[in-house]
Amino acid sequence: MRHAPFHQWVVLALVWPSLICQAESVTPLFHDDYENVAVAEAPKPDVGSYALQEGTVVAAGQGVNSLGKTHPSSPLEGDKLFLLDAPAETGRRNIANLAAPATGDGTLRFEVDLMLIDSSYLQFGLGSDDGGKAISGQVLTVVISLMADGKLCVYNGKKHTPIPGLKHALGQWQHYTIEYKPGESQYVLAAGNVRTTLNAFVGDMTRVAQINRVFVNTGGSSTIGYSDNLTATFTRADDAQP
Ligand SMILES: [Ca+2]
Repeated sequence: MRHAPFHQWVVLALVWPSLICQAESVTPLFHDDYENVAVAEAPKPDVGSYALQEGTVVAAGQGVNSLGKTHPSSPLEGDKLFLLDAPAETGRRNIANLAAPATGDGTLRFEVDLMLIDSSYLQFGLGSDDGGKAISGQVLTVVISLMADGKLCVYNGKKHTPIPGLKHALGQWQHYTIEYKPGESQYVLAAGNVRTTLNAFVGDMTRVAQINRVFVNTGGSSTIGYSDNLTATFTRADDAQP
């Protein structure tokens, strides 16, 4: 068997990734960095819309939450954050409709920066019209929780189960990503630079054929936290090869 000369492999290695990139299309389905409204106003996403919206935008590094602590600085650029502050027996929920459902011909990627300050837990995740659990009339299907003890858990609608290897620190920003190809029984969760594969959905679901929404949520009363830079994209293999 005759092997290709080394320089041909080098050329292939350089060209191949660019061919793969050209064969994908990325569609924005949701985006809100809270920068396009004034402080104390309700957030308004650039892409997508809120189906349920509670709470307002705050100034990074200025003003205080209900504990009297100054709001943190931004995780990236920008000077506004969303405050998830539920000191009373009410939740704070921001559940958003994607601009279009994400279906099985590509991969949904949901990213968000989150910080839990105190108490109870902060949640984020995905929702599908195919099933899950209705929260305030919106069906949630994948729910990840930041717990007060620094654990990350998956919530099935009844109980929290710790996710091995993933954690967060109170009072510190961390970037989270969920990647899911609708129709599959697994998704990939990243917390910072640690990634893991999960198959836990809410209720009896083992997979869904579409994703319709993303959310951030206080999972119980007395939770104080912040979110920023919510982004959902859909990456589809592009069949239209030149
Ligand atoms: Ca921001």
